[in-house]
This record gives sequence, structure tokens and C-alpha cells, in this order.
Amino acid sequence: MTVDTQSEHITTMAFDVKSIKQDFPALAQTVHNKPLIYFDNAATSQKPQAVIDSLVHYYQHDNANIHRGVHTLSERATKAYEDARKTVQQFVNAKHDSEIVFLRGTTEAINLVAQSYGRANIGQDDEIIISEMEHHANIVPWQMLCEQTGATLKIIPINDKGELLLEEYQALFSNKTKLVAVVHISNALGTINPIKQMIDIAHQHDVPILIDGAQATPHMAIDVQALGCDFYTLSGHKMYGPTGIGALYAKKEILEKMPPYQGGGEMIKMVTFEKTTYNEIPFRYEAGTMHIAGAIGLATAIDYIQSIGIENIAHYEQGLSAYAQQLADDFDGLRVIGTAADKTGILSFLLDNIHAHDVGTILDHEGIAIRTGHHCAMPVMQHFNIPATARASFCMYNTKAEIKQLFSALDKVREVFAK
Ligand code: 7TS
Repeated sequence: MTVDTQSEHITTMAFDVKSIKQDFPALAQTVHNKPLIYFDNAATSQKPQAVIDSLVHYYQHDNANIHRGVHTLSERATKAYEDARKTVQQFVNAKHDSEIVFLRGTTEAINLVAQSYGRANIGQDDEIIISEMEHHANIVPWQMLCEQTGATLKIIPINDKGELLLEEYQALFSNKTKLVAVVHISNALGTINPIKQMIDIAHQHDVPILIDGAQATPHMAIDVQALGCDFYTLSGHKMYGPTGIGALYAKKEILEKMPPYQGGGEMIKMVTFEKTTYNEIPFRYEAGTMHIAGAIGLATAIDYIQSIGIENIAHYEQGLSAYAQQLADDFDGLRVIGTAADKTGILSFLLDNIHAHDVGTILDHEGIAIRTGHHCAMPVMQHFNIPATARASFCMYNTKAEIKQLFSALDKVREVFAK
């Protein structure tokens, strides 16, 4: 056995998809009398029992408001919440736990940066660079900021494989550029963007950069210090955690200078009717009672991911992705939208001239859950001049056997439409 095959062997040994699947109770059900095959992971992933248990445990034993009580339950809840922040910090390798702000998810994180950092630093005629492949969450908050300030958006174009054109990106910088905001992995195309290179280019122009990591954190190791990005966002529900919780990473020196986002309890130091002073970071950005159980559930999801190993997950999912691509290549009449050289486990496709919604409905009758539509990335659809795609998105509990069944079901879709 060569060293390579040996390490491959070890990785495969460590990855027991059968037992992983058993950790997810929602996967053990039938839909239309067929065993559920869940391929809508880019929308939201299923939750392992450990995450569900951690939510129940919190509400059964530790439920209390945080940071303010002197009683035992409040101290316990505060500790669990702050430990969760440290878990997220370690997961993305941030330098300080105060660089992690808990929020509802990527959408809220980007809105926070737009309204707090953006309103303070971006003005009339300034420019913000985003790309053609952004989710609406990384378009609309910037458009709103532009309406409020008179700034303008500059768009990095994509090619027909769904890759960003880096030369065009370089050419977009001017002395008016104040921020870059770009997606790490496209939810509509699966493209993995060369963000390290993009971050370095932004910094060569002294421009800060936000990375939308919603689709990346479940699938690959993130090291914000090595990347050097100024902001990074994640959504808990896409990485086996609860809905309604996510996080913003921002460099300490930037976070310390930003004005508050929402006002209310917890985010203040001192309030009088004449003047209010604001709390330290990250609490300054966490107004009101937070989703305490959600943060704890997210930390449990991260522990779960780490118990399997994010590198093992990435390796396994690459195998799924390559297999799906191979079956797609051999499938007559199937057109894959998003064929970037560097791709993750997202298969966006069109089948003959059958509407994506019809494909999705027939697959549902076969017990297969996919998403159809524009995937909140309408400019991507406009680029390809299509209204919608069918999208199967894979994660660590999926198998090649399930992917094979997807393609058998697509055969059935064609039969239905051939009649
Ligand atoms: N950015 C990307 C790249 C996304 O894929 C999504 C959600 C968001 C931002 C917004 O995340 P949220 O957690 O704040 O909602 N994407 C999808 C999807 O592809 N299908 O449903 C939601």
C-alpha cells in the first residue's frame, strides 16, 4: 500500500456514513411511501440527535436570561452561551472570542455590516464591489445602503461555467472602492471562489472584504486568520445547527470602531436620557435577548462536525460530487448549470425542456427532496437566461446509492413527459 492509498484508507475508515445517518432522526422516514432522500442541504441541513438533545436539555435544565442574573440558572445559561461563542471562535480560528457576534444568520450579519460599518464608512459616490453570483442576502443590503448614501455597486461578472472573472475584479477597483462583499461558495452554482486571492487583491487596494460563508462552513475548514478577511458570515442551520442562529466574524479593530446596529438592552453600558454609552464588543451588537438555545445548539453542531472531522467530511463530499457529475455527464438531455473547475456538492440542472418545478414535484413523489427555483440568486438565472433550475445539494449523510436513485428517478421524470 502506498502512502497515498494508506491515508485514503484511513480517511475512509474514519467515515462511517451509515452511523452518521442514524444520528439524524428526520432522515429515517418515508415520504410518499419511499425512504426519504434529502438533497436540499444547501437550503437547510437536517439536525443530528445531539443538537436536538442540547436544545431540549437547555430548556429543561438551564433556561434563564443571560449576563444579568445572579442566580444559578442564569450563570449556567451565560456560561453555556459564552462557551458557544468560543466554540464558533475556534471553528473559524478567530483570534478573539469577542470577534464573534451571534445573529440570526448570514442575512442579518450582512445587514449589520451594511448598516453599521457601511453607514459609517461609505458615502456619496463611493463604490462597493459584489459579484454576479451573489445570493440576494449579499445584494439587497448593499442596494439599500446605496439608496441611503448615494454609493454605487460594481459587479464582478461570471463566465458560462459560473466562475468569477478575476481580471475584471481587479479592474473594478478605483480610489472610490470602499468595500468588497463576495460569496465563498455559490448556492446556485456550487462554485468555490478563490477567496484567499480575492482577499489579497482587496487588501492590496486597502479595501476591506466581507466573505459570505453560508454555504462554505458545513463543507470545508475555515481559518479567518489565515484568510485575512475582515468579515466572515455563517448560518447555523446550514451546518446541522438550529435555525435562527448564525454568526458574524469581524476583526477586533474594525468591530471596536463600528457604531451599534440595533439599540436596546444588553448592548449598553449606561443609559440616561441625555446620553447612552455602549457596551464592549461583541455585546454592543447583540441587543435584546438573544437566541441562547440556538447558540448552544450551534456549538453542539460544531462539536458534532468536529467529532467526524471537517477534512473527512470535505473528502467524502468531494467523492459524492464527482460521482454526481459523472452521472450527470452521461445523462442525455441534462444540462448542468455551474461547471466551475473548483466546485462543491451542488448540482444545479435543467432536464430537456421540462420545468424545474415539475422535476421537483415528481422527485418528491419518489421521496427525493430537492429545491427548484431561482435559489435567491436571480442575477445568476439572468446570466444563463433561465427562470429556474432544479438543485440537488449533498452533504455528509448522503450516499452514492442515493445519487444513483436520483438519476433513476430522473429517468422516470422523462418517461412521464415523453407520454
Ligand atoms: N448566502 C448564501 C450563499 C446562501 O446560500 C444563503 C441561503 C444565504 C446567504 C442566506 O442565509 P440565511 O441563513 O440568512 O437565510 N441560501 C439558501 C438556499 O440556497 N436555499 O435556501 C436558502
